[in-house]
Formats: sequence, C-alpha cells, structure tokens
Amino acid sequence: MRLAVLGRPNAGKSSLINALVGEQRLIVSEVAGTTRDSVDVTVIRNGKRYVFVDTAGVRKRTHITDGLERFSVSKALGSAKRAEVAVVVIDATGGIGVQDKRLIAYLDKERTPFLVAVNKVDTIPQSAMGKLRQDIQDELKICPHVPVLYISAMKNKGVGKVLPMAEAIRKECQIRVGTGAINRAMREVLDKHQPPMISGRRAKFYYLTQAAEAPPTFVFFVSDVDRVRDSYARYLENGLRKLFGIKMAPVKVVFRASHTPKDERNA
Ligand SMILES: Nc1nc2c(ncn2[C@@H]2O[C@H](COP(=O)(O)OP(=O)(O)OP(=O)(O)O)[C@@H](O)[C@H]2O)c(=O)[nH]1
Ligand SMILES: [Mg+2]
Repeated sequence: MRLAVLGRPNAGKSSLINALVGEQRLIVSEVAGTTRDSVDVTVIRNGKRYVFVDTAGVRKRTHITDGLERFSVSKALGSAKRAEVAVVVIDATGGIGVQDKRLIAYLDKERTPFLVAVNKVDTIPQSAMGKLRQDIQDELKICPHVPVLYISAMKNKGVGKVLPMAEAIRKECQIRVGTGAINRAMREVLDKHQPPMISGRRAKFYYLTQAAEAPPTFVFFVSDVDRVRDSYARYLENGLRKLFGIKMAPVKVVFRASHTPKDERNA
C-alpha cells in the first residue's frame, strides 16, 4: 500500500513516518521546511509492503516565493494523487488553520481517500481536548466521512491506529456492486424521497451503475441532469453509503443524461 503523508510545514509528517516505521529514517527538526522533496520509505509489515511517501510541507501559495518550494508543494499534491490513501497531519498546537482547510478541501474535491491525524496532542492539556475535537469536527463538516485520529508521533501515541485505518479506507475503496443489486437497493431510496419538482418537472431516474472503484464511482442515468440539485445528490450519496457500508472512503456520484429507461426494459 502506498500512503502519502501531507500537511503544513512542521506538522510532524516525517516524525509520523519514523514512528510508523519504528526507526529514525527521516530527518526531523523544529525548522519548518525540513523536507524539501517527496521521499519514499518502504517497510514490510506482516508480509505486506508499505510505501510511506513523506512530502514537503504545504504552505499558503502567497507565501511561496522560491521556485523550488512551489515545485515541492505541487509534488506533494501529486504524491497524494498517486497514493492509495493520504494522511493529513495537523499540528494540534496551532489548531486547524486556513492552509489545513484548503488542503482538506482540495483532497475532498479530488475524491482522494484520506484520514486526518491531529498530531502533538501531548502538548494539549486534557481540559482543552474537548474544544480541539469540536473545532476539528466543525472544520470537517464539508467531508463528514473523513475519519480523525488524535496522535503524538513523538510519544508514539495513537500511531498504531494509522495503518489499520488506512487499510479500512482502502478496503472500502475496492467495493464492487453489481448493477442488478444496486438498482434494486437504490429503488427504495429513490422512492422514499423523490427528486424535488423544479420548474414544474422532476428528473426521472432510469438506472444506475458502478462505473469505477477506488474511489467507488456511481453513475445515475437520468432524464434531466439540470433538475438534480446538490441536496438530492447528497441524499443519494448517503443512501449509497448506508447500503454498501462505505463510511470513510470518498464516493463519487455522477449524473448522466439518458432517454433510455433501461430499468423498464429489465422489469
Ligand atoms: N511535542 C511534539 N512535537 C512533535 C511531535 N511530532 C513532531 N514533533 C516536533 O515537531 C517538529 C517538526 O517535526 P517534523 O517531523 O520535522 O515535521 P514535518 O512535518 O516533517 O516538517 P517539514 O518537513 O519541515 O515540513 C520537530 O521539532 C518534532 O520533534 C509530537 O507528537 N509532539
Ligand atoms: Mg519533514
């Protein structure tokens, strides 16, 4: 499994990989910008090969002046695309910042499978943990499926949960459902709440199919793509998630125009 580790400079990305590997393989320092390029670290665990991709800290674009750094940020995002699962490391000391949110929004938009690891919790007093959790949860409202771990790479706390969670996300990404089963299951969801009436008409849903895995991609063939609103798309996505047990992975829902009510032919 290929796992990319991303986050702001100094968040503890290299420290996390060292903790996962159980060795000081990467240089860690309090100077932000230590890792300047993507680095692969390979380990064998329980007979399985893991490649951890350390990346350069992702910073606000306006702050990036030198060419090398601009290059490393785009490489970091590229590494996330090539990985099966990405881990976004957030520094708990500073809380979730604008740049973290941008990175998360980007990964979500790209439908990248990822988890969030809030690092350096050893520096947070127990009394402040509740607020931190609440803040993080609020900021992740745009992608409520993304799981969050609270860890300390330095004290090796919670680090053991990263790989099992990444494996679980990957497994969800590999789900495969047959067209017959998915149409039978979704009929109920579609009938329970019909698409809203827009300008006197509502979109007719003919049939759907799973078009791809990793991430699971579902294509709905509908009479009228323009009459499917975001809220209804979210309702369908949630229906699919519930039916097929996709809790943490991204799901892609696509609507395509069709005039062929295939389900009627099959009926
Ligand atoms: N208290 C505390 N400090 C940590 C933890 N993890 C990392 N650090 C410290 O944070 C600093 C940055 O750690 P790195 O692992 O180099 O961070 P990075 O994200 O790889 O940084 P860049 O490569 O510069 O982007 C170092 O001084 C680490 O010792 C942690 O869990 N707790
Ligand atoms: Mg680093």
